[in-house]
Formats: sequence, C-alpha cells, structure tokens
Amino acid sequence: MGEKQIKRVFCQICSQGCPIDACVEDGRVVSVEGGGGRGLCAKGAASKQYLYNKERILYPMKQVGEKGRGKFVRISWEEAYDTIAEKLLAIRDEYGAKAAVFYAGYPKWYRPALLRFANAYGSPNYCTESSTCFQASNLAWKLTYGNNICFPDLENAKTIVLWASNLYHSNTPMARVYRKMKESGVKIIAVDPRNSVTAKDADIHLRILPGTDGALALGMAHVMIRDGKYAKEFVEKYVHGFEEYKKYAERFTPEYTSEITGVPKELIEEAARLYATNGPAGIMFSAATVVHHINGVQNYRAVHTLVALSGNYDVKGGHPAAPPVAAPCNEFGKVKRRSDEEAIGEKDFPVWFELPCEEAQCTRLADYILNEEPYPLKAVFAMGLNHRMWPQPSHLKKALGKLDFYVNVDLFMSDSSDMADIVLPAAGFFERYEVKNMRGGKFVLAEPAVEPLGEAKNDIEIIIEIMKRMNLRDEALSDGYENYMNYILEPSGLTVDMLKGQPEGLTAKVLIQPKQKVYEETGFKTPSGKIEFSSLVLEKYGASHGYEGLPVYKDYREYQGVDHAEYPLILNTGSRKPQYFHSRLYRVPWLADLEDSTMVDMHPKDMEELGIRDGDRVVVSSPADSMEGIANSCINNLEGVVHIFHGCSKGEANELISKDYLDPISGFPGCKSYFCNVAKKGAEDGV
Ligand SMILES: Nc1nc2c(c(=O)[nH]1)N[C@H]1C(S)=C(S)[C@@H](COP(=O)(O)OP(=O)(O)OC[C@H]3O[C@@H](n4cnc5c(=O)[nH]c(N)nc54)[C@H](O)[C@@H]3O)O[C@H]1N2
Ligand SMILES: Nc1nc2c(c(=O)[nH]1)N[C@H]1C(S)=C(S)[C@@H](COP(=O)(O)OP(=O)(O)OC[C@H]3O[C@@H](n4cnc5c(=O)[nH]c(N)nc54)[C@H](O)[C@@H]3O)O[C@H]1N2
Ligand code: SF4
Ligand SMILES: [Mo]
Repeated sequence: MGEKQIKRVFCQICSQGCPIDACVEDGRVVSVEGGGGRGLCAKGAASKQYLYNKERILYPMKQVGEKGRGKFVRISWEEAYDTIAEKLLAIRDEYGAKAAVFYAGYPKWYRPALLRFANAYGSPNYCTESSTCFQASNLAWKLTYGNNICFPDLENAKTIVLWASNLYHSNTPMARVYRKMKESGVKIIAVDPRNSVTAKDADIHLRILPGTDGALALGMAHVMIRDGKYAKEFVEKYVHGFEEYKKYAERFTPEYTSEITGVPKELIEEAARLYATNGPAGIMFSAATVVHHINGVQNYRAVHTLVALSGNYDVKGGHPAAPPVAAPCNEFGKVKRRSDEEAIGEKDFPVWFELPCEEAQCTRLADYILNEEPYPLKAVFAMGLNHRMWPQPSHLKKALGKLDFYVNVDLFMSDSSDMADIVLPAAGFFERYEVKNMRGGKFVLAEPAVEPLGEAKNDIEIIIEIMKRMNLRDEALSDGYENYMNYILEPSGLTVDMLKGQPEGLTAKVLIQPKQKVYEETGFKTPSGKIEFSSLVLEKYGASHGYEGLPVYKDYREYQGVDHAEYPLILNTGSRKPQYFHSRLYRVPWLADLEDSTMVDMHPKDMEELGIRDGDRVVVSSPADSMEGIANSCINNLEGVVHIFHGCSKGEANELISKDYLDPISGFPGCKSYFCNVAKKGAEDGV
C-alpha cells in the first residue's frame, strides 16, 4: 500500500466549484470529502464514481461504418488532430467558415478558449447550453436595466423572495446561507408551484401555477402602486414608461391575478406588502425556471420591474449593481464573438443579438441543419454536447447525422455521440490544471489530484493542438496551455508559478473596487438612458416579430395548435433533483440506484382520477411524442401539474416537448409548461 495524500480539487459537476479534499493512494482517488470544513452534496460525494466511471472515454475514437451505429475504433491523438484540422479546413474552403458550428455544453471553464477557436477559424456560430439556460433571464434584465443581471445582497436583506428557487436541491452550498438568513429573522417569500423542501421553510409561500409568474408580478405591482407603497421619486426620475406600465397593471387586481395564478388574493396582498415595506428586499432569481415558458422573457421582465418599483435597485441589501471587489483578468466574458456575418438564430431572435450576447442562439439547431437555414451547416465541433438538453432531442440527433463532420469531446461515451465522426476523451476536474477566478478578488490554481485516465486531455489543450495544425493564430492560445493560464492572470499581477502549491489561492495584486450608483452620473445603458418598464428595443421589433414594449402577460393555456382536451395536464420538466445533474449522473451507481427509472410525479388526486397507482408503469403522451416512466405519488405537486426530470436515456421528458414551442423573444423552450396526458401502461388507448 502506498502513502496516502490529500489533494485539493474543485468539484465541477455543477458550477458551484465546491472544494473537495481527495484522498489519493497509489495514484488513485480512494475517497473524497468536503474541503475547508465544507460539506459536499450527494453528487460531489459520489464524484469518485464519476471519475472512475465505466463509460469514461479513454482514447480518441473514430466511427467506422455507417454513422449512428456507434461502432468506434481507437485512433492516435495525431490522427485525431490531423483529421479534425483537415476536415474543418476543407469545409471552410468549400462552404465558408460559418458552415461550422462551435458548441459548448454546460461546463463553463473552456468556453473562452472555444470562442477564440471559433473566432480564429472565422465562424460567427459559437453557441452553448446557455441557449436554454440563464441568457434569457439576463436578456430580460438587460432589456429593462441595460446591464447584466444584479443578484440580491443576501447578507444585508431583510426580505428575500425565492422566485422559483429550490436551493436545497439546486444550489446546495447556499443552504447554509439560507439557514442563517432564517435564523436571523429575514422574511422569506417563496414563489413555487410545489411544496418544495425550500418553500416549506418560507414565511409566505405563493403556490403559483407554472408559467404565470408575469401575472403574479404585475399583481404585486398593482397592490404596491394602488397603496402608494413604491419608490415614487426613484421611479419618476429613472424609469421610462411608468405611466403605461401603471395603466397596464391596473387590470391585475388581486382577484384577477388570483384567477390566473391560482394564488389566493389575500396572499398576493400580503406578499406585496411585505416585499414593499420590509426592505431592503431582494429577489433570488432562477437561471432558467421562469424563462422556460413561451412568455418567459416578458414574465421575467415583470418580475424584474419589482426591483426598481420597490426602490431596491443598487442599494445595500437589495440588488447592488456592481460586483463586490473583484480581481481583473484577461478572460471570462472578455472575448467578443465575431459578428461580421449572420449567425444562426439571428433572424428568429434578433434581440438576443442586439443586446449583444457573445454567443449565437441554437435552440433551433436541428432545423437550421436540416433545412439549411439560414445557410448550409456542415460541421459541429462540440465540447460536451448532450442532445437531451434540447426539446425533441431525437430531431437533433437526426440533424447531427446529416452533417459532413461532427466531433464531440466529452468525459463519457453517450448516445449524444452516436452520430459523431470523432469522439475525444476530456480530462475532468480531478485530472487537470485550471485557473479559477474566485470571489473576493482571489485566484486559485486547481491542480490535478491524479493523472488523466487513459489518454484523456483537458479541453483547452485539445483546442490549442487543433489550432496549431490549422495554423490559426490567437494571442492567448498560440503558446501552449501554461502560457494561456498566465495570459488569464496577467492583469492581476499573479502568475501560475506563484499560485502553485497554494490550495487556498492568492489575492490579486490589483483589485477592482465596486462603485455604487454609477447611474446617477451616467444613466442606464438602454436606448432611453433610463430603466425601461416599456422597452424601446422590444418595441422596435413590434411589426416584424410581434414584440411589445411592456412586460405583457400572455397565457400559454391559450396556445393554439394543441388539443387541450386531449392533453389536459400541465407538463413541467426538469425541477432539480438532489442526486441528478441533467444527463450526467444516471450512470453513477450510488446516485442512480435511488430511482430505477424516470419518475412521473403526480398529485394523488390526478392519479386517482386516471386510475393510476403509485409505482405503476405509465405512458406520458404529448402532442409531440410519448414516453414511459413510473408513477410517483407527490402530495407536494399542484393538482393538474406533472413533474418529470429530464436527461434520462430510459425515458426522456424532452421528447415530449415540441421543438417549436419556444419563447419568441429568447428562443428558450417552454419545458416547464407544455401539455400532456398520462395513462397506465397498456391502457393508453383509453386516454
Ligand atoms: N442537483 C442539481 N442541481 C442543479 C442542476 C441539476 O441538474 N441538478 N442544474 C443546475 C442548473 S443548470 C440550473 S439552471 C439551476 C436551476 O435552479 P432552480 O431554478 O432552483 O431549479 P428548479 O428545480 O428547476 O426550479 C426551482 C423551483 O421552481 C419551481 N418551478 C417550476 N416551474 C415554475 C414556474 O413556472 N414558476 C415558478 N415560480 N416556479 C416554478 C420548481 O417547483 C422548483 O421547486 O440548477 C442548477 N443546480
Ligand atoms: N426539459 C428540460 N430540459 C432542460 C432543462 C430543464 O429544466 N428541462 N434545463 C436546461 C438547462 S437550465 C440546462 S443548463 C441544460 C443542461 O445542459 P447540458 O449541456 O445538457 O448539461 P449536461 O447533461 O450536464 O451535459 C453536459 C455534457 O458535458 C460533459 N462534460 C462534463 N464536464 C466536461 C468537461 O470538462 N469537458 C467536456 N468536454 N465535457 C464535459 C458531460 O459529460 C455531458 O455530456 O439543459 C436544459 N434542458
Ligand atoms: S454543489 Fe455538489 S455538484 Fe455542485 S460543485 Fe458542490 S459538491 Fe459539486
Ligand atoms: Mo441551467
């Protein structure tokens, strides 16, 4: 037995980056625990099985025979690099650079390098998983305030609204902060259809019907304006379109709002009063939940307006506009996407590009490939492409099969690579060096705990090697990976050498101090220079795209083209489970053994009406498709709403959601308010 060593790594199963102390013996991780006295969530605790998973890709592989058969053979890195370089160059020669799409899945760490690769190649088509996450929330905020979303100051708030946030399951490190807030008497309002573990702890719980958030926000605004409990002076001075907004909010009386949202009118009054009078108050936004609806951006704009209306914009305990002290660096958010040519998604979702967003909108990627819209797409170079992220993933799979060339770099061999020509093995967070920009102006150099498995390499090294073979120059990537890390650090006064052997990291020599209330001098970065309750950018696209300036509420239950009698239940997919992370962890035995199939969570009353019992195998059908799962009786659900987690190859909820059911402003899929029915397996005909 060798000597045991403790090595500090940073978990990146999700973006929280919790420190892990890995116990390493004979070059293998034998156990893990939370670093620095912090705990790990279930996923982090099972990370050893994530690292040593039998589905890990160990060598570069190429597909032989007919695409889609999944017959891969091992090749050398040299062959892989040369083939990729040659194919991508040939496609650029024949069809132009825009025919290649560069795609990043959920992982964030290699994104700036991938964007640099796309830029150096010349393609405007760099896109990411953010076509279904966060960007629409940010877009809604940006349309209104002109800057990037301002998160609440949890340390100093007296009231916090958890607007669609089940942080015990989706943001476990926050649980401690939340407990502390509760103990110190901070008032909590939860807006959540389910009686989630987090919402159960709230002072006021608004059990809203999914996707009606905009109406609820307008209802709260109505009460605040009616009672004169809003920041009159601030609004007068800094808000554009307040009179129109006020008039529009008039119809959202507590009675009317209650009819739409299902929240009792007394609770709407009580929540509005508490939020408006017990300040400073903040709203904890969700990256995705409120925008996973076909009126998503407008719903979120309505929620966002409450921040200015209540006078909590850029105040301590509210939503400070500048980040707390930060370390300067050369990367992360600094690289601009090429926009000299039309990108995919630009015609469909022009506002996404106008604001601007440094990536293209790719929710309709399958259609763009299959229909050659707006021009032929011939190659996808992907790092972490999970086709199950998209609505109707089988449609995307078909499209990937039509490409001349598709590369996927991933930790695992999944069916998302079925259509790939080449699959490359990525090194995970136990196996790579990485510069991390931490809160409070610190940098840490994450160092590997073990050697990469097989011939796995880190994503950025892979990009550097391919670019070298293509003769593509880039100021940050042309001199190897260590130089790239130093390039990132350069403005901070730190270097990789200084950070080596410093698991707690170092504070930058140069710090950026936050500035408050900059808007008093400069105004807001919107067309009017004010906070836009009525958006001039949206108005501009009124004739061409039907957008409206006000945060209008449109009800998805009036969606045409669906037989509502045939599909009477609301389908809400993807509410986070503590043991799963999108598609990735179904393969980790300690986590997947907790449930043996896709669970279809239903209210007991709905089950009774449909003659379904707990544990029955059921078929869920929608206008798009059907899938099988296990009925799970959930008293915490709202009646009439079915919840299913996505990403599982044994029963994929995303197949149920039409690829055309999208928010017209952001392109985000309506995966939290589609339409379905459920029947016991074998009794589908009677549905
Ligand atoms: N364990 C785990 N954690 C994760 C992830 C994961 O896959 N697994 N994914 C990460 C990612 S990518 C993201 S974006 C975040 C998301 O983080 P969250 O937004 O916190 O996650 P959700 O569970 O989707 O939604 C939160 C709550 O919103 C409720 N909800 C559903 N629909 C609606 C609605 O229409 N309106 C309102 N008001 N509430 C609604 C749900 O019942 C749920 O309790 O989680 C991150 N954390
Ligand atoms: N129905 C429904 N659909 C949803 C959602 C929902 O709530 N409901 N949520 C949406 C949201 S918010 C999000 S964020 C997306 C999830 O976005 P996805 O990108 O689908 O997330 P993952 O399933 O984690 O897939 C990421 C892939 O990256 C791989 N990977 C992990 N680490 C690395 C690495 O270091 N390098 C490389 N090259 N690969 C790596 C993983 O193995 C996996 O194959 O799903 C969206 N889709
Ligand atoms: S919350 Fe869990 S999965 Fe996310 S980084 Fe921390 S330990 Fe890993
Ligand atoms: Mo997300």
